[in-house]
Amino acid sequence: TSAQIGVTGLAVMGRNLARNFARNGFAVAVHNRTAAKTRALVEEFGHEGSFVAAESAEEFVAALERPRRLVVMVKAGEPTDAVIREFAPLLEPGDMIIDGGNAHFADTRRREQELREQGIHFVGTGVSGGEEGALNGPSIMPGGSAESYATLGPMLEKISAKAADGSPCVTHCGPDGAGHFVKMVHNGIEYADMQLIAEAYHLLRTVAGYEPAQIADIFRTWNTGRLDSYLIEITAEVLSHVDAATGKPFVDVVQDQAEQKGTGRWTVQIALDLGVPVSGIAEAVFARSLSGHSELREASRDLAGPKAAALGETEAAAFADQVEQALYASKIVSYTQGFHEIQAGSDEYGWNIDLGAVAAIWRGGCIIRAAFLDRIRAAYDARADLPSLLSDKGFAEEIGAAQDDWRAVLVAATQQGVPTPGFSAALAYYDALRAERLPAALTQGQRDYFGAHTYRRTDREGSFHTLWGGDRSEVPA
Ligand code: NBP
Repeated sequence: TSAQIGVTGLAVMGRNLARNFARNGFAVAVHNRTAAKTRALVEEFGHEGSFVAAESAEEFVAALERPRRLVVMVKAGEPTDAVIREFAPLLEPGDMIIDGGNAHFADTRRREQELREQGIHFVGTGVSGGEEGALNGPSIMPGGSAESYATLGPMLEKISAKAADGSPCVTHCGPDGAGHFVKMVHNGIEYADMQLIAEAYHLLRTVAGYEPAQIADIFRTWNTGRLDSYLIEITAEVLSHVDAATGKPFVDVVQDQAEQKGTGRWTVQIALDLGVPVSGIAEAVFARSLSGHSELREASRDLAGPKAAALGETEAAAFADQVEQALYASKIVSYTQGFHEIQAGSDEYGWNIDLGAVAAIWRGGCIIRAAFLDRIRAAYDARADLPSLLSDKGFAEEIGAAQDDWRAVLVAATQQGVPTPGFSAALAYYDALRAERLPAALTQGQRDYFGAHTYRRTDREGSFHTLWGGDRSEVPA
């Protein structure tokens, strides 16, 4: 038997990805460190397609047609290196190892380089959509060599999600770590989207006084408009869910401490290194971390807050419309920041990432899939070197039309003491970009005063220093 593709690592993601390949007519070799999982997969789903169960690494490699395509779906980090150490000696030049786990792009760059010396293509590949996506069509973000994509691409196109216009949600992002970098920023944007939605919910609950079921209906309405997205859709589902044990809204019985696995944090860490302001994503990561500090929150419960007055029915409905504007405007900012980071990563590592193509493959399959992404793609299609999404005429007009309501929502949030770090950071970013002059001039003055760090002038070329401790005359630096 010869399989066209192999999958090793048969936990939820690997198992479903293997089934997806099989359902699309590919013969799939399957392997897992613990062989019981391999047998269970074939027993349960063998009828779905052509599977070759391999107990050992040697058997697995022998089952693959050449050049071999070996998908690794194990826990990211050391397990991935362990699997590479196990398989690489069994492979030959031209073979491909496709890492579909959530690897850090720097690890992917290292692995790609090491394997390249052996003539093996290492294809770091972002896969989004969770277990359901892996089975029915994920959004796929492969990096690695163009040569590997030539034969791998068509297979990935088959198993990927399809956007509304039928196009497959997969594109060759760029060499080495480009795919995992794009996946990392996808997750960062996902964090920001979720935080903004959470803030909208919090405001509707606290300021407008709506119950979770009513808020679910509001989200359902929003989901028929420009906010149409998977995350808004599932938010309505979660909000309308009632806990069977207590009869209370599900959101009221879940502990309010958000967890995270790390890709959002990476997005912010890398943004700091690249000097890209991703304040919305950073606030989303910090909001999760703050929620988890129960001792800190417990110790702060008696701090003074404003006296809140609930809105009347008509005012509440009007406020809900304003929150929709604030959410949409803040979302535009999150994507602006995320795409800026992809551009910066692409420049730094010479990946030549096509931002429009990235927006296009996020239209289906992944967690942030949304009608909105079609607009982003169109913006980059119209102008590939767009300095920022906010410089697209359409987005600029929309955010301009939303800004009065956006500000009004933040006034209400501030007056009523509702934390809105995502909305606030987004508006601060917008206002900072718009500003004719920023107080950074003062910062430069301070830096020059205490550290002789020098400054540039608005009216002349060159760097200067003022003799702050002397006669305060200016000297060229
Ligand atoms: P897990 O991340 O839970 O990993 C479990 C798999 O890793 C099992 O097959 C396990 O084999 C294998 N494994 C481990 Br742990 N250590 C190993 C080692 N030293 N050598 C060989 N195999 C080893 O699985 P998952 O949730 O299916 O996720 C797989 C990858 O996909 C991860 O990188 C994850 O971050 C990524 N991802 C997950 C999702 C999601 O929604 N879950 C979405 C997108 C991406 P065993 O059976 O023998 O223990």
